[in-house]
Amino acid sequence: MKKVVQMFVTVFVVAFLLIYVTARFNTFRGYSGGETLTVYNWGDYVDPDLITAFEEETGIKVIYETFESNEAMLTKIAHGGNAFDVVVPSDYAINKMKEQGMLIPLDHSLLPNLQYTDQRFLDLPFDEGNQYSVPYFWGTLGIIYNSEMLDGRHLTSWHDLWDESLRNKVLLVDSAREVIGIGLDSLGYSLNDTNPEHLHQAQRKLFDLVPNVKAIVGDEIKMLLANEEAAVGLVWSGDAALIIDENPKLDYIIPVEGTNVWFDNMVIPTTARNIEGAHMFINFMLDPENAAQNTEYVGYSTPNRAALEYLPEEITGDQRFYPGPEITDKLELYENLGRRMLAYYNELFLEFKMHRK
Ligand code: N2P
Repeated sequence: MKKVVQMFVTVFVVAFLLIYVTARFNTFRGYSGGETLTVYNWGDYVDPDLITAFEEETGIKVIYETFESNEAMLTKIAHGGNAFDVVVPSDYAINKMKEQGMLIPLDHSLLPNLQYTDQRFLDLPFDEGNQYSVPYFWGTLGIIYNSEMLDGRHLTSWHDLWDESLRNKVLLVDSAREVIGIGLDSLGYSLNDTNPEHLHQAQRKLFDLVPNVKAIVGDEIKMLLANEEAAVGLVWSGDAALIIDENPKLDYIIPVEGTNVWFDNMVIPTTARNIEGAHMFINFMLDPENAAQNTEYVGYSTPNRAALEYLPEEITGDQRFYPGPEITDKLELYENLGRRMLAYYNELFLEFKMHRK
């Protein structure tokens, strides 16, 4: 009898130890159940149900982190310490990361769903041949406004933002190239201007805008505009689409002077620990049904040609958010202006923010 009890105790202790050691080992790897994948994306830029579906389908646990501008993302990655597997930067930031050797080439044989992407969004100048990146969402930068809160006025140009009637009514996104960009665009300069004199003129022009600026904000810009806490906003097209869905009194315009057209693509940085999982995640997002679901959730425009068939005409037929090439060809893509020039844009933007205080 004693022997039997002893045996039970031994089995119990060994089993307990085994469970304990495995648990410790897994915690050490960052997850108590297996493989992980760390994704770094813009805020409000994925349907969380898709993350869950990916986890269920693959058994890979996703660790998800967000940023609010390319500059914030680049700074965080440059400081190291984060082993991101998939990141979603915009065009010029992708070019910069590629030049600095921060990206690994994609294995297209692991991305069969890339075939569903519209040709129009492939092989763009910032990453020829899509060696390092594949399309996620695209859009423009423009003005959203609530005409009722402006006594029935309609806005058409960047220039309108300076109008006295807009005193303390304008929200800006907290992003250097966008804000400096409206200064440049309103003066007729390129969004890629590197002439210090022009850039200073743009900054001075922005100083004049200060009385009209109510706040410089992040993703809460959607809530503030939908709730009519501000009448006007400098926003990315997809955010505008979501806001208008919430509050149809608002409208979105591409200003007459022109603006930025941008492309956010998925990349795998050299810090990646799960390269195979990263390709699986990217391919999952390129699946037409998943891309359609994601599009409905985040409000941005999909570059996935096959996904359009799953979306209502009300979304895909809206010229404000799906402008054709005849419009986008006239807009400007941000170029990678090089480390020093980008730092200079940041500095001018910071000075503008200080000027408001
Ligand atoms: C999502 C913002 C997406 C961005 N909140 C523009 N590239």
